[in-house]
Amino acid sequence: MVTLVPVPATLPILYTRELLAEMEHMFNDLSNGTQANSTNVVTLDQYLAFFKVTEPSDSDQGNQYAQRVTDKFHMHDRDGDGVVTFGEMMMHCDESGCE
Ligand SMILES: [Ca+2]
Repeated sequence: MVTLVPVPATLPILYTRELLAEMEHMFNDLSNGTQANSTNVVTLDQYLAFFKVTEPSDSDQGNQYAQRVTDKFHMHDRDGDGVVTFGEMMMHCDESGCE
């Protein structure tokens, strides 16, 4: 069992080796073998499916959710190649950008 301690919001998030490995495993499951430049990547469709976005939505709320998820994908896609690598996915992103 790994114990995580809360850190002040101003500090970068640190991951234990175990948590990082678990997140990479989840990423690779999501990627499902999709590769670009010999590395596993996640496409927008896979990302949307992960967040259970189905289009077209029959509600404004559903469409707003879909737009937020899509915007988040594009925030993670730092090099704009249309796919997200594990490294891009691990960046902390919000409305003000990624770090
Ligand atoms: Ca990318």
